[in-house]
Amino acid sequence: MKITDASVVVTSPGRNFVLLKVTTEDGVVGWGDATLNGRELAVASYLRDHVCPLLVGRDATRITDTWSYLYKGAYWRRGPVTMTAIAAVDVALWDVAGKLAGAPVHRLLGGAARDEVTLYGHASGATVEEALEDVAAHLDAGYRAVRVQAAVPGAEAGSYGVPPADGRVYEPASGERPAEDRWDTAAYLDFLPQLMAAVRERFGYGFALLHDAHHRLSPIEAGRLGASLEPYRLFWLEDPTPAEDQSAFRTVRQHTTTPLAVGEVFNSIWDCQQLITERLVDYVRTSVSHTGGITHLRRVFSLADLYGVRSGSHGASDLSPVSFAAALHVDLAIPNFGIQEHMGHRDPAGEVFRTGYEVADGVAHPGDAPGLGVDVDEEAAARYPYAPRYLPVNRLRDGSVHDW
Ligand code: EZ4
Ligand code: CO
Repeated sequence: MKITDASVVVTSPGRNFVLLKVTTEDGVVGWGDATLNGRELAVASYLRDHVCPLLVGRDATRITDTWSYLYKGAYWRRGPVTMTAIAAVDVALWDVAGKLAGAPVHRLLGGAARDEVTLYGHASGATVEEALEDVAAHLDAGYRAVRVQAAVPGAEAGSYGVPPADGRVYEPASGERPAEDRWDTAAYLDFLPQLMAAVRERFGYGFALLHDAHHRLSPIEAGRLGASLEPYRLFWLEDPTPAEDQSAFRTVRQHTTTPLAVGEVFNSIWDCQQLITERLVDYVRTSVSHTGGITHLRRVFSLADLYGVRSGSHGASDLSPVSFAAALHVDLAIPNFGIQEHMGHRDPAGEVFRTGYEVADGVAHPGDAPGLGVDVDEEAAARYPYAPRYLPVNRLRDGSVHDW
């Protein structure tokens, strides 16, 4: 089953997405997600200029061989741009494989290992009270797991994960240059236990409570934070320290029993080998679209399973519905699934993506349509041209650039 065409679609229905379309000689179409937030066009070029020409003429059913051909064959390995491009190819080929077999991708991965995929939603607010109202809204909507973020009080202290005034979802701002945030670690470390205490006091302990520190702490600060949060029994503390320093997690671990999660910026199994084999984290949160696709993500989660580490799939809205569907198929099929992040996509994304997955009452199912179950309307996509958007840059009060 030869690939006869491979092309890239760049579209911005509310936010930027890069998609790969693979077509076979029989007219079967597979879609992959190549979106790398804030660096979209680099992946589009990597695919258009260096990968698409290599795909034409290859056998679409040889997924592992194509993965190795692109990974080993480029000589230059790993890195977010390369691995996002390989992921797009891989996911598109799994989509084709499902369509050829007339089966949903999760069936090709071994079938459903659970009935449904548990999601966690994002609650946040500019004040503690606003955040509590948002937690209430999530619990009312049926979520059994909620990530809670709130603005750190204090003059210039910035925050991660608190939406702009005009909407509920945190989005990067449009423009040629990133916005700049301010950050005060001391104020955050004092504030966060108060926020979590307020959540447990108002809503009790009958749901999973999560928080994302977004790589902003030193190992010893993260250890102190984890210890101070122990009374509130978090499901996890996400990204406590900059993710590239694996041994830093030893220090965090020595100081707290709060479960740890990390991985949304990882792009290969080598980024979490030590974390997994030394059991330094409880959840590995790599995403299907930034970690080499379904083929490589399965390898990561299989290694994690050997060491009792569970999955925690990244599901931010900068991962397109194609990625979200792919993640749900993996989530449903692997033995060591932990939890799936759910931010959803706002219109006009619904004009571009026709999705077959079901999301309701805090759980999801990828559906049983052949392949991934997501179609892309290319005419609608063309109505929303790319515009630059960037995540903010983060600075401390003295002006030093800090981790975001
Ligand atoms: O900031 O996906 O847990 N979710 C997150 C995300 C990330 C974005 C970066 O592109 O931390 O919102
Ligand atoms: Co995160």
